This record gives sequence, structure tokens and C-alpha cells, in this order.
Amino acid sequence: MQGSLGLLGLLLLISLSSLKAQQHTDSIRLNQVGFYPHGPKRAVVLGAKPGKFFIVTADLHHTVYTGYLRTTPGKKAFVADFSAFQAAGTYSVQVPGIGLSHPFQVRGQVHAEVARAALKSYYFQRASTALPPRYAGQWSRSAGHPDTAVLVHPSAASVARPSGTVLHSPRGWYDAGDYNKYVVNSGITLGTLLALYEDFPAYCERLRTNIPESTNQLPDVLDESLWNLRWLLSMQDPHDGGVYHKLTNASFDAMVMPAAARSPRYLVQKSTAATLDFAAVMAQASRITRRFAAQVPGLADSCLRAATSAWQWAEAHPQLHYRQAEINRKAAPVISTGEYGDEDLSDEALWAATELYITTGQAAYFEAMQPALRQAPAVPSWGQVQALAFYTLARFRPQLPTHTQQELKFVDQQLLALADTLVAGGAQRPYQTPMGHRLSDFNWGSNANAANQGVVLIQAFRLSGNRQYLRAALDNLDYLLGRNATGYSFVTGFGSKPPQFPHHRPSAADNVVAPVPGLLVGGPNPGRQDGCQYPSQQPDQAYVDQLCSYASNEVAINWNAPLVYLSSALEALADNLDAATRRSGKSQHKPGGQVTRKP
Ligand code: G3I
Ligand code: 9MR
Repeated sequence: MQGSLGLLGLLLLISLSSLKAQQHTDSIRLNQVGFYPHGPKRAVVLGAKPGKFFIVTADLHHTVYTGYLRTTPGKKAFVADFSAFQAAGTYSVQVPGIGLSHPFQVRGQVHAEVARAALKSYYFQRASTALPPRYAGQWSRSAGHPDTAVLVHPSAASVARPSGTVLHSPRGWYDAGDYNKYVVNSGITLGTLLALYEDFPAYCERLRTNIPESTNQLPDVLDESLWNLRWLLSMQDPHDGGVYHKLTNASFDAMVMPAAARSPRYLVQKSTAATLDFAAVMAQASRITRRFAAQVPGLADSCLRAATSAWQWAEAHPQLHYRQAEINRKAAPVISTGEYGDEDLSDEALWAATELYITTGQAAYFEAMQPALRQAPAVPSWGQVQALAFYTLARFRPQLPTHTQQELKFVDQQLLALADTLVAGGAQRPYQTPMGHRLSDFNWGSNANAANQGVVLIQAFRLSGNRQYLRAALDNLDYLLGRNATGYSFVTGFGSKPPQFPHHRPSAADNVVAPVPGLLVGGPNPGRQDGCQYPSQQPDQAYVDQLCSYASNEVAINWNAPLVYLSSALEALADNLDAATRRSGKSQHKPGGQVTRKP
């Protein structure tokens, strides 16, 4: 008895120690999903000394590449650059004295599944419908929030629709970890997803996500967008064209499944921000759905009518801000859900005017675009959408009338200038990314800044053909998938160390161990407004994978959209990355590294 226990113990010890020998260190930070065969490949190594690093096969039997660590300025970290290694397979980086990195793949279409899952996540966010196992797998669930009897809140009361009027406003996507539906945030989300379709239509035709509409003639990204767009149409008051700011509970639902959340829902005050964002998206959707008149008859016209009347309402009410505290002083019930308040609407007005101009060609909209057109754009966020107007102008400029060309040159120049500020100094930063170019990159939803910077860089590549922008865009995807100061891959279900406990009600309440996949969490946020325990307060490390952390670990539709765009665009453009690497020397004798042996 004793002898056999001893043997068992010995066996256990042997297997534990070989497990330990193979344990992956957190000190080597890299994209945990992988790399394109001919693309750039970098890992950042913490706590290392100068010396060699190795690329080893997953079974640890072969060393396939040997390189030298390069120090970063400030000597805070070392970079292992193995771009010259191009053979497909599964590998780890090994650094003597440090250990073995998380495994990664080298292969073509290495981010295809990330892109697909990031888009599919919107299906999981659908309100008012059941998600059957056929489409949702282990995350199938019953329908929640029918939104067929929504109440007009006193703040939204009008003669035609007095307080308490019951309205129909089903479908749409849940905003985030909560179950409310906010027009402003839907605006930038749809604008970004529709921009992906307009910039990469052929790629979008191939991007299939196994949703109920996958078998129809529309690309899935459009079908998914229509789920939210049809809800959005119902947020407009047909009597005057104004758009309600949000459809919301009075306070956030408990951490329960959608079907178990039954609180009354309200349409609150109309706002200029919501109405302008609505106008922009409807104008954009109108020109896109016009190409599919056979599949969605009449929709293009409905969208354009909606956009036009929204624009007119906003012209008549240019500064009607949604200020929740003010409303709560006057009206009941008190509303305590997300505010999405914005006091500067010049960018929303520019965006709406631009989309309407591109769709209709009417000179009045071109005039309305002045003078905001002359302002330098910023990386987009829910409250700052000027860049979305610039993306649209850059896309359509070649088809616009000659008299506009001089003025619109500014757009291209400014987008390139913005991209240049993102690229500048990247090599000096510890993680070698545009992300972190300013300390203010790290705020609530910082990961969306990384993704949106990536979108700016893709735009700059499209305008200039300069591959430096494309590589910088990939740097930010590498950041999101693990080459960052936390060591997490920030997309649920991807990489070896992804978030397990996102602030996402269905993931918390569904009794499934794995969270809903394809969701980008908010990321490092030194503001720590949730009051949870964080392992670090450093701006780039202030992240905690805990359910309580809505300020760093929530998910949101406006954060996922630039991830969908960035990962899809890189998939669509990956050949250009290849050529760039080959041009800069395909040599297996590149300084600093050598291919040791084919696996
Ligand atoms: O505007 C000020 C700026 O003037 C100031 O310099 C800066 C310094 O902190 O703060 C800026 O305000 C920030 C605001 O976002 C605008 O960027 C606030 O600090 C910050 O707390 C606020 O965070 C927002 C958060 O809601 C709280 O309102 C996030 O951007 C926004 O993504 C998030 O959205 C929530 C919804 O309300 C509800 N649904 C979930 C969703 C995701 O968490
Ligand atoms: O779950 C809510 C999340 O979606 C919001 O982003 C966040 C900030 O508005 O608030 C969360 O709800 C919390 C509320 O603000 C305070 N009480 C606890 C709630 C759930 O954690």
C-alpha cells in the first residue's frame, strides 16, 4: 500500500515538475494569438539581461530560430524581434533565465477568428430575441427585453406623446455589460461597422458569423448592423424628427440573465447629440442599403427620410444637451444609467452633415460642414466623432466635384498628420506601440483607444500606401492581444490569458464557465471609478479581471466595433504587410537573428 502510494507520489512529482518546466511565463509579452508568416513579429521581455532568445516548437523539441534581445531606450525592457522567422506552426519564445512565452501561431489569416468572433459578439448582445444553440452554442439563452411597451418618461413628454405613453422599440444591441440601449453609443458603433463595409466590401462578403440571417444575400456585417439600425429608427419621434437620447431602465438591472430583467423601460429626453449621430448613421445606411434594394426594399428611402428629418430637428435645436442630473431634479423616476453626455456638438454636426452630403450631393450640407471641417481630427470615441466624417470624405473624395477638392485636401493631410503623431516615438515606448503615445490614452475604455488608433492608421495606409502605418496598426492589435503592460489578451476567448470575469451580465449569470467570446474589455484605467481592488495604479497596468470592475473590465459595443474594423482590415490587407517585410529584407541572415532549423 505504502509502496504503491509512493510510486503514485513519484509519478505525480515527475508530471508536476515537467508541467512546471513547461509553464509559461508572464514576463514575455506578445500577441498570444499569433503572427502573419511574412509580417513583423515582436515580443517584449521583462526582467531580462542582454543575450540570446530562441523560438521553439510547441513540443519544445526544436529550436527553430535564434536571435539577440534588443534593449528599448530607457532599458525598461528587451525586444525579441523574430520577424525574419516565417515558417507556419505553433511556437513559443524562450529566454534563458526568464522562461517560455505563451504559445502563438505563425500562419496566414491568423486574426480571422478574432475578427469573426468580434463581429459575432453583437449577435450575443441582441435584445428582444432568443439565441438558440444553433447560433449561440453553449451561450444560448432566452429572449429578454421585448421593449414592446416602453414608457415615455416625463423628460420626453410632448403634446403628441404625453408622459406615460406606451411605445414600441424592440431589437437593438445591449450597450455593454448593462441592458440599456443608448443612441449616442449606437451611433459611433454603427458608423464604424458600416465604415468597415464601405472600405472593405469584398472582405465583408466573406466574413460569415453563423447568425440567423447568414443565408440571405446580405453580408453578415450588414445583417447584424440592421438589427440595431431597425431599433434605432424607432427612437425617432415621427412627429418632429427628434431622437430620444436612450431607452433605459431607471437604474441598472441586477446581475441576471436578460429574460430575468423585467424593470420598466423608458424613453428619455431627446437630445441634439443623439439626433445628429442618428442622422449621420441613417444617411450612411441609406447609401449602403440602396445597393441591396431587392433584399431590403424601401429601407434606403426610409433611412434617408429619417436622416433628413433628424437633421432638420437638430438645426432647430442645436444645443439641447442631455444632462441627467438636471433632468433628475425635475422629473421622476430618477434615471441613474449611463449618461453619454456631451457638451461640444461641433463634431457630431460635422459628421451628420458629411454623411448627408455624401449620400445626397446637396450643396447645403457641404456648407453646413464648414467651419468644423477645418479642425484637426482626434482619435474617435463616443463623444468625439469628427474622424468618422474624415474617413467618409477620404473614401469618397475622388468622386466628389472639382470645386470641393481643394478644401478636402485638408482632410487627407490631417488624417496623415494624426497618424504621424501616433507612430512617432513608438520605438521608445516599452511595448513598442502607438498605444500609450499619451498618458490620456489610458482612461475608461482605453482598449477602444488602441483599436481606434489602429483604425486611424489603416485610414492613413489607405490614403498613402505607406506600410509603416499598417505595421503600426498591427502593433496596436498586438497590444490588445497581449503585448501590453498587463500581460492579458483583452479579447474574451482569445489567447492563453484572456479575461475570465468581464463585467457583462450574461457572462456573469449564465452558469457557463467561459465568458461570451469575442468581447473586448475596457482595459487599463487609472481612474478606477468602480472602487474595486486593482493590482496596480500605474496608468498602463490599472486593470483587474474581476466582475466588479466596470471601469476596467466591462465590455461595450463601441469598444468592439474598432476591434472588428482593425482585425478585419488587417486580414484584408495582410499581403501588404508581407511585401513590406520582404522588401525590408527577407534574409534569413538578418542582423540579430538566424533561422536555426526548419521544424
Ligand atoms: O469629459 C471629461 C474631461 O473633461 C476630463 O478631462 C476627463 C478626466 O477624467 O474626464 C472626462 O470625462 C470622462 C467621460 O467618460 C468622457 O470621456 C469621465 O471621467 C469618465 O468617467 C467617463 O467614462 C464613461 C463612463 O461610461 C461613465 O460615464 C465612459 O467613457 C463610457 O464608455 C461609459 O459607458 C458606459 C455607459 O455609461 C453605460 N453602459 C456601459 C458603458 C461602458 O462602461
Ligand atoms: O453595471 C453597470 C455598468 O454597466 C456601468 O458602466 C457602470 C457605471 O455606470 O455601472 C454599473 O452598475 C453599477 C452601479 O453603477 C453601481 N452599483 C453597482 C452596479 C453594478 O456593479
